[in-house]
Amino acid sequence: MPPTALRERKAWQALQRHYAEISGRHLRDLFAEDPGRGERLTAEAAGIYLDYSKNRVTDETMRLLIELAAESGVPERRDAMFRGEHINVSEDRAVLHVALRMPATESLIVDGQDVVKDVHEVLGRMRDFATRVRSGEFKGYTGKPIKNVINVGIGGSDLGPVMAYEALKFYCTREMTFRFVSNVDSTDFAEAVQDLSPEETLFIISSKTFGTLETLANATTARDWIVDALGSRDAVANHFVAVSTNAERVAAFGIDTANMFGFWDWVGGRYSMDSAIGLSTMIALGPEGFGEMLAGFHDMDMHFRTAPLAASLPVLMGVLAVWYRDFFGLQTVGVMPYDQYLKRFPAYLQQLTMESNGKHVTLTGRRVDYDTGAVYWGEPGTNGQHSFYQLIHQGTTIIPVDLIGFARGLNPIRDQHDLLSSNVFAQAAGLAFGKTEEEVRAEGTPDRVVPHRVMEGNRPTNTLLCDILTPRLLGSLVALYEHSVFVQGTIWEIDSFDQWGVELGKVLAQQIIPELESPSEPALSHDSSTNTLIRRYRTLKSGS
Ligand code: G6Q
Repeated sequence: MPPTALRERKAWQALQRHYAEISGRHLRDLFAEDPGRGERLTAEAAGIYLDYSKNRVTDETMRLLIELAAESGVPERRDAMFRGEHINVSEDRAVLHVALRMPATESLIVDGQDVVKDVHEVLGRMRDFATRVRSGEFKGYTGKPIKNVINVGIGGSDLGPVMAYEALKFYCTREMTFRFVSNVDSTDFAEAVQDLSPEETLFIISSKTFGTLETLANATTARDWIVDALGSRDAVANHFVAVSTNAERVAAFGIDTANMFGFWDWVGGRYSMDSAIGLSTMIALGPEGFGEMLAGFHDMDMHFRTAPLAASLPVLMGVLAVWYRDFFGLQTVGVMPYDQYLKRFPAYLQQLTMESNGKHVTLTGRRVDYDTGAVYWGEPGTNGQHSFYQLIHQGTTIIPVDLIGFARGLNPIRDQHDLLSSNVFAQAAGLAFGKTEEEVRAEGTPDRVVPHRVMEGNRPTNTLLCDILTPRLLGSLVALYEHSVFVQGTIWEIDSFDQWGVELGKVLAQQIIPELESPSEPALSHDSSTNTLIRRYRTLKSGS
């Protein structure tokens, strides 16, 4: 833990003074005075080239931000994470998603147990199962091969699998259908199965705790759907597998633990897409592709572990996020992937970033006196450009944006990929440099329209430029954001690995369910708004 509170750290105080000096500087001037910055303020690792030159920083800013990371103990805490120390203090757990992608040749002993060996044992079982399902050897109850796989899970047990499936669809088998059911709204389930045959459908019930209401409700519905259609409870063995850390609950639900793939309490839900939670990904992609994805995660892990702070992509992105959140007071960050396959990536990142760093107390329980996690959001480019980019260009709030581009598309058709990519570069430049009044006038704009067409610019972006989207690249990209979240959380001295806000939601709803379901008028003891809403709901529901 860093010896001094954040505001008292030397680098923080230096940054405050520095902010006062440079916050008014325009990127136009910074580039004019220093034409080399576009080449210099860059870094590269694991197939990702990061251009951070279009941020509102100078070399001095970056020097101080890196000093802040060092003074905040980023290297020490990073090493503690890799050693398996219990850095998730509020849950007293190790944080070891990095072990999920360590090669089998490595070993990591935590509490007397080689966790890498455990990881590879499960990976081996997953590979075997995925191969049997893909080849048609694993059959449904009536002897038909499995054609459809439905992952049932929510939050960390859903967002990773669905994002990875969409992102890597190009590489996935087209012989099978993959769906993802998460919402307790029965529409989610109904729509997912409406055109599927139960005889050919496998459900993967993914739940770390196997106690999550939404997942258990959907799993029960799925079980009824199978048993009703196939006429026997015995069909469950052929149509259900579980991914969980809780064997007892899996067995109580009726899934044989021989059909369970385990993971461990040191894997947080939002850090679990590369654990057994990725079983649907492995079936879709094949074991080899899944292995490639793990290798990509590991590439970035190694970079994070070994690169000097000033050359580390996760550190650079992490400290820039702190710079905007705490010194500029900016509240949101946009992530815009210019690749249609990454359409669920922003949703995935929302959980990763906001559930991790949306915290208001330090590791020792003190209320923070600075801002923590920003709101993350985004959409694939170029669609966003035709809607909300207006506010990013000309609104009164500044939104730092990560633009993610690829040199090659997976489905080249005529020059469309260049059309797409030109927008990555054009947007980054347009946001940074804007359009001055003189430039607008020089275009012959009538006087009354001039102010409307002026773009102030000075809007920061990171450009992440990669070659082509592959399983390996996706792994590296996810790990980059995981570690950037870690860097921010370490500087803020918060526990990026617990989620008490999510836990609260789980408990609150439980209290209200019987009040909605009770046939007789329940005695309600909530606040007057909640009581009235529940009464109104009951009246509407009964149709009276
Ligand atoms: C993730 C969170 C949360 C969790 C879901 C599902 O980090 O803890 O999103 O993944 O609540 O939990 P289960 O996997 O236990 O069903």
